[in-house]
Order: sequence, then structure tokens, then C-alpha cells
Amino acid sequence: MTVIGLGAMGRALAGAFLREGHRTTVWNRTAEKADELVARGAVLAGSVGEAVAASPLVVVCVTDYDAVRELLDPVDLGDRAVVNLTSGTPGAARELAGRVGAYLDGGIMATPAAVGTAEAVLVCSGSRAAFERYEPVLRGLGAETVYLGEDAGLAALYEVGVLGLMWSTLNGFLQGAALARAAGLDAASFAPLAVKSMESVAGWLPDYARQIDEGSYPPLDATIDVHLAAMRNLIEESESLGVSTELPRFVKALADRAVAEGRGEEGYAALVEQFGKPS
Ligand code: FVH
Repeated sequence: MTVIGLGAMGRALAGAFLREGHRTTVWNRTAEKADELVARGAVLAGSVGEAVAASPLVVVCVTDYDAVRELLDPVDLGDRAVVNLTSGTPGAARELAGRVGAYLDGGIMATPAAVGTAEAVLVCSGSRAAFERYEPVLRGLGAETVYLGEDAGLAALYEVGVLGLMWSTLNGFLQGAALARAAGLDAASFAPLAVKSMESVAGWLPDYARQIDEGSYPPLDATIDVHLAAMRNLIEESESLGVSTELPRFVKALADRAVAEGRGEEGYAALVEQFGKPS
């Protein structure tokens, strides 16, 4: 295995391959970041070309696709498989796939600490042959390794979608934590209820997905009208505690538009129609 890019994530990837017993060659622009891995048996390549030549499978994980191109463009990749775990856009992934023989684009849905554990999910798209050949090795990065299809852009599409869900969820928690703090409570007192609530909401998603695919939104949890009343409560309480109302007002504006379109009696999944329009 070769790992190019030894930032927080790259070091975790190389560490997982070493743990799995793979002969691992590494390269990083700042060579010192390889020290701990070399101490654990990794081989430090003197150049990207040397690192690529060392293995049939090259994993790249750097800041962005510009860096990936800067590193790989000058190198003859031959018939090597490249697994690019750098975050990027579907378009950039497709463009890169057009330049690399056996290309897999991927998103490692994990923190560096979770790499190689049951918590980590690796989504891949692009060369099916490369995925089938190297899936056993890639499983060492994340217990769940999902192949999304030949379109190299799919992994990035799913990754940006999951990242959007993560940020929205965390923003909702931070709004609640700010309310708790403004009311003189510890965020730690709010967290357990927040975790419980996130677990319940996570359970709703498959039904929401089915409704969206069917295009019909009977209320499963509550109608949009009922949600709207609670949104007003959140805005009023945020105002009275001197906490930002920006996020709840954005949430309410979506519901207001849906009601204005006559969807007040429908389930919350009907708001997908608001997200589906260009801003
Ligand atoms: N960290 C995380 O939790 C997330 C999990 C999900 C996936 N992301 C993506 O992984 C990519 C790398 O993220 P990272 O956390 O490892 O980032 P850094 O620790 O900042 O390391 C960046 C590495 O990239 C190298 N690098 C940057 N620009 C260049 C360049 N022009 N030429 C060569 N190397 C470059 C940098 O090298 P150096 O600064 O150590 O010399 C690091 O090795 C990223 O896409 C996340 O979105 C992580």
C-alpha cells in the first residue's frame, strides 16, 4: 500500500494499513509527519514518484483536489489503482477519473481516530474492477465499505450530502446549547436529551426517503402546520433569552413557503420541495 498525504487523516489511514500488516509506503510534503509511521515500520519514499512506484494501490488524502493534481499530474501512474480520499466535488472527481486508469473516488466518513473501527464508513465510486480487487484491503479502513457505482462523482455527492446533514445537526445542537447557557444551564445537561432526540429523528429517515421517492407526504410525525407553531416557540424563546434567531427563522421561512403553497397539512418531508428549488 502507498499513502500520499500524512495529515490527520492520512496518518490514520497509513496507521490502519500498518495495523492490518500491509507493507506501507508513505510520502508527505512535510516529511517529519511520517516519523511515527516509520517507527512503526512504514517506508518513507523520497518522492511522490517513488511512493507510487512502490505499490499497486495508491491512497491519496490531502487538503483538496488541486493538491491531488499537483502531486499526481507529473507522475506516470501506469496501471496503478488510485483511491482518492480527499474531500472534493463530484465534478472534480469525474475530471480526475478521466486522467487516471483505475480510479476510485472515496469519502471516509470518520474522524481520524475512528479509522479502522466499526464506526468508520468508506464510500467509493468509480472503477468497479479496482473496488472488487482492493475491497478486502479497503475494509481495513472502515468496517462498512460501500461501492456506489461506476460514476466517480457519486462518493463526493454522498459525502457533501452527509456533511450537510452533519453541519445542520450540529448547528441545531449548538442553538439548543446556546439557549441552555443563556438560561444558566450547562450544555452537558442538554446533551443527553439531544442525543436521544437525534437517535429518534435518525429512525425517521428511511420513511422520509420513501415519501420523497414516492412524491407524497402524509404526516408521519406531525403536519407542517404543527411544526410551524413549535418553530414560533423556538424563535420567541431565543429572542427572550437574547440568543440568535437566525437559524430558527431560516427553518420557519421554509415552512412558511410550504404553507403558502398549500402544503400545511402535509408531513415534514414535503419541505424537500423547498430544498429542491434553486435559491
Ligand atoms: N480530518 C477529518 O476528520 C476529515 C474526515 C473526512 C475526510 N476529511 C478530508 O481528508 C482530507 C485530508 O484531511 P486532513 O484532516 O488530513 O487535513 P490536514 O491534517 O490539514 O492535512 C492536509 C494534508 O494535505 C497535504 N497538502 C495540502 N496541500 C498540499 C500540496 N499543495 N502539496 C502536497 N501536500 C499538500 C498536507 O501536507 P503538509 O502540510 O503536511 O506538508 C497534509 O498532508 C481533506 O480533504 C479533508 O476534507 C478529513
